[in-house]
Amino acid sequence: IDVRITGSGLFTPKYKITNEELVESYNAYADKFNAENAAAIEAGEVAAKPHSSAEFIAKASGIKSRYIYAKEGALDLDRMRPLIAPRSDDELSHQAEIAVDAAKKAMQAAHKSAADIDVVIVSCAYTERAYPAVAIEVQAELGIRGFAFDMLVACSAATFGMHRAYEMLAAGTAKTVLVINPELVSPQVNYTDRDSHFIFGDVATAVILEKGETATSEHQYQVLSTKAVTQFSNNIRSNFSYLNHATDLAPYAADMLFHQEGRKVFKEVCPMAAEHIETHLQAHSLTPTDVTKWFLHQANINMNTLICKKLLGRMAEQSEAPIVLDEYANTASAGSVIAFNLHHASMQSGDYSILCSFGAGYSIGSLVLQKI
Ligand code: CO8
Repeated sequence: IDVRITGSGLFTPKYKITNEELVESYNAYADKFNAENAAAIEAGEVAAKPHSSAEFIAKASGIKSRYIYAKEGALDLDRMRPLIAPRSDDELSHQAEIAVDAAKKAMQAAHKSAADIDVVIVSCAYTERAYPAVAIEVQAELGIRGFAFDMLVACSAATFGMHRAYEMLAAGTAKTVLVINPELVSPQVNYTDRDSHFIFGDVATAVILEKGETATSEHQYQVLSTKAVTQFSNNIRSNFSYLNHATDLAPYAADMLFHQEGRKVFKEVCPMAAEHIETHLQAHSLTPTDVTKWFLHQANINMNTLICKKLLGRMAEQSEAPIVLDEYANTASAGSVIAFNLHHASMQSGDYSILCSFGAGYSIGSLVLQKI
């Protein structure tokens, strides 16, 4: 089976929020909250909001800034969430817009036109509506025939989407598949929670997968195999749901937004991910030292450092296991694809790499790649 990734695309929003800006806004919000709730805090009925710190964020996560699709509102003390203008049914939706941008770049890199593509998968942590699928809207906007569908797998949406593309190509039911990850996650961030307000950024990534026989692009990566595992955990969760209309639960309540037990996630996911990667490589009689590039999920720099250390027995260089977290923050499923997009070109023919996601679900997904 000769299935290859032959192009990738990256959409980066034009707005950026540094740790300093984020912390300044959060701390002012916390002071205002504490002043307004002084009596209740004094009576022990409400917990005071502690200050956040830019130094803590950089040290605990490796994040220094994040991009945001709509900056207005997110830092406004009376709002603390992005302000995104609703669009009519006739307009291209927000998520489709960023998906189309990344898709066009991937198509260009892979030398593909709309006529070459027959499947579009939009795979990400959230879609902005249930139907019609965002993928079908993107398909129409790009003028692609065939079929399209959405899928949600949180942190592993990008890798799991590529897995489905690989299977369709291997089975002969598709000739060229476009997999897009429009991670418009800022509306689900709780900017009033110091434990998580810094974690996420918006982005969109896309890749083209096709059979070797049709591939013509400059950089091609054969997918040697795919591997996935999931294990249920409530340690990363959002309860936002279409059921909210019926359950009468407040749509902005903290548990409707992203929340996690970060320490537990760290402890449980690192060994799972390291073991998963090692087993996947073993299936090809490869060891971690045979891998030239590690395109790893970007949730926390200390997680990536630990996983690389477990596998390599030493610290990985930035050139081996590129980190994009400092600039992009955690972008849900897109992090490993951003790392791939920005750092694949220096690989030589015959070099091996692994692209791997790990996180919410829990879910882990990997692809072993070899440069043609
Ligand atoms: N400023 C200052 N102090 C802080 C802050 C802050 N902003 N935040 C926490 N602290 C405090 C804590 O309250 C704590 O204080 P105390 O000791 O008094 O209780 C102290 O600092 C230490 O806190 P932690 O133990 O929580 O700190 P950690 O070193 O564990 O760092 C992290 C916290 C960064 C969250 C870390 O645990 C982590 O990254 N863990 C891994 C989490 C992870 O990978 N999560 C996956 C995310 S899910 C995903 O990738 C996709 C989900 C789908 C998309 C959702 C989009 C919205």
